[in-house]
Amino acid sequence: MSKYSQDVVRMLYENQPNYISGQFIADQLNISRAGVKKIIDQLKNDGCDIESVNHKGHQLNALPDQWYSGIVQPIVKDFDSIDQIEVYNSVDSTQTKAKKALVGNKSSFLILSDEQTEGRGRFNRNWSSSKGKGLWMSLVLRPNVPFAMIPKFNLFIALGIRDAIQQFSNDRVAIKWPNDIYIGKKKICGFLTEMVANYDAIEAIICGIGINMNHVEDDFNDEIRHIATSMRLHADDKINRYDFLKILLYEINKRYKQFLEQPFEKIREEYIAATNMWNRQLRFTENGHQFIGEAFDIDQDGFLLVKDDEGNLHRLMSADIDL
Ligand code: BT5
Repeated sequence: MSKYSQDVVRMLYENQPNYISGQFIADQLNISRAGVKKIIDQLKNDGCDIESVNHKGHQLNALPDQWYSGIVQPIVKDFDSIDQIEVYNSVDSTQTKAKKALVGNKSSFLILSDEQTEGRGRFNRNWSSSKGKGLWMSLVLRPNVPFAMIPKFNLFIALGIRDAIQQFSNDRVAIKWPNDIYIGKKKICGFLTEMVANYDAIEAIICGIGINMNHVEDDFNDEIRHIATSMRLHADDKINRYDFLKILLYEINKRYKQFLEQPFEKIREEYIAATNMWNRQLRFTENGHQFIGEAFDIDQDGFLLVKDDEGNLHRLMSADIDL
């Protein structure tokens, strides 16, 4: 890819739905018209839907199916919680990349990749991240808060992610406390929050979010087909990843600001209403210990209150739960 490809994509994106002449692009980037044509041909080859018309120029007909930093950059510009972006075709894990990238700087940033070869969930479990099908991202934030506030962050972010997916779904999207998003009995998104902290404060929160977007049933491997779903499977059409990213960042940004300023109590009822765990028997695993029980509330600190089948009460901060 030419070093000017992202600039060309950005100019096409920012000029949508108008045509932009090859000469104009060439002048802006200080390269030849032949150079512009070569880049445009390459972008078309990569699957970008660009229409070129003699004497008019080039037009981006539709947003592409892969990540281009030239389009992500203008989208992210609207969010003051994010200073920088990194966009990849393939990485081992955006979470691993983020952890390496945060050392030695103080910035907040977003890492996106079309594919992860070693995506991971909690406790190093595998997170399946097939190429071009989902949103695989890590967000590094720098809140100036004590580390006891981390569990609260998850609760606020869960609502943001749920609200974003709901805007694209014909079916109800629900939170499975503490960090999964479900449609019906299937998981559409998993997220995890890790942190780097010194003795009294958080240096960075690294929030890894995986959302199945355009998978059809056959895109899921045998291990997860029976437990996973995607946005595409609950919408009328394919989801445009840039349209969704814009909404997702808006909702996350809104909840992040709320997290910084308000107690969980403020969103408690909204959170409870968005959760899918009530009035059913669930299997809990907490620190290696298993029990069956029924969740009956979330308290003002975001702990899940559960009554097990022997009548004992549990106040959980985190747990693995089978629906
Ligand atoms: C999670 O873990 O649900 C958190 C997943 C976070 C993934 C993001 S993607 C971007 C960033 N970079 C990373 O490397 N990770 C983050 P957990 O609750 O442990 O769930 C993992 C379990 O979900 C697996 O054991 C599978 O059963 C199931 N699973 C794996 N891939 C899935 C998928 N694509 N859709 C639905 N379920 C999946």
